[in-house]
Amino acid sequence: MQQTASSFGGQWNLLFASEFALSAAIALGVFGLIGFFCYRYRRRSPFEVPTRPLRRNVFMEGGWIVIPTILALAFFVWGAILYFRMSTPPRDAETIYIVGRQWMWKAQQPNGAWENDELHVPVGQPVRLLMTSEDVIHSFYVPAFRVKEDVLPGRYTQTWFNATTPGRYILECSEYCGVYHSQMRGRVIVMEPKAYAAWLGTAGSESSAAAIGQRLFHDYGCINCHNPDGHGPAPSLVGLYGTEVRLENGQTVTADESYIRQSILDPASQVVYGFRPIMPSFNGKISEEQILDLIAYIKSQKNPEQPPISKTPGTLPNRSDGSP
Ligand code: HEC
Ligand SMILES: [Cu+2]
Repeated sequence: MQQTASSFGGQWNLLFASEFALSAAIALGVFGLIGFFCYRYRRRSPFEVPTRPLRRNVFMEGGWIVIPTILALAFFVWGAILYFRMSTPPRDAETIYIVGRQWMWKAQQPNGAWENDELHVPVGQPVRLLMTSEDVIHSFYVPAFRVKEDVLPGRYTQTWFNATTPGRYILECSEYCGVYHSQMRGRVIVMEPKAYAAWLGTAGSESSAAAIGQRLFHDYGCINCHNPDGHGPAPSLVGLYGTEVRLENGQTVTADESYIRQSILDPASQVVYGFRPIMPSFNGKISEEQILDLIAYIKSQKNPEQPPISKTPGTLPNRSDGSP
């Protein structure tokens, strides 16, 4: 068994060991009975014929349909619960961006530092990975964490883990991606939070991902249309992240990372209600890393604190201009 260094490792191992134990027990039972029956009911003389007719045992036949079905369903439910927990990052998880490409892994820390074939994370803190690929399909695999998730070009996938033991762990690509697929390896370096903070300080980044994104927001001219105060030809992006956006075609979508990415690369596919589709596509003009930085910037622009809404029934919150 591989070493285990994440919060899910133990539960994953238990599920795997239980399935293995059950399969082994069934296999041994079946082969044991085959051997036993071969001996017990062997033909003792060339002229031997059965003395009594075969009878059907309904309980036995029902039993070997019902019991394995219940066992299989129990494992299905157990596995599904664990799977959903492993694929839903907790809200307080820190997001690290991963970009895969032939044949290396790039990771961007929250402070903007990019690293190649290395991923530094703090111990005991949930880390969410938002991942995409620049070329073909890769798969982000850290055996010691029991974490494996495909990394696809043209969209975001995510996974998360909570590392439990400081150390260095192998990170590899587990989706055949070309000639040097086998060399697409890196290392996850799990550090004590203090050492991680110190490492971040020396990681050689002058600005955070959001600050890089802010610069790009100016360089690419987004600011010319997207005025933060909401005036102009385009919606303000302040407080956009996580909200529900109404589109021209009547649909409502959640403004998550995938939505923002698609808005940048293919704006015409999701036109915001009440706006004209004048935004140019940035497809081919902007790298995946830059899109991630723009997203970090848009996420960092939160709405100013909303005034608390009165809980008394019947009273409506006042409109900001004071009119009734
Ligand atoms: C020529 C003006 C223009 C430029 C330049 C522009 N946009 Fe837009 N953008 C718009 C308009 C208009 C909309 C609303 C209509 C639509 O969804 O296409 C929009 C929509 C969006 C949305 C969805 C907003 C929402 O409220 O759901 C995002 C995100 C976005 N733009 C990001 C960007 C980024 C990032 C850049 C720079 C790389 C950029 N835009 C450049 C005009 C522009
Ligand atoms: Cu790969």
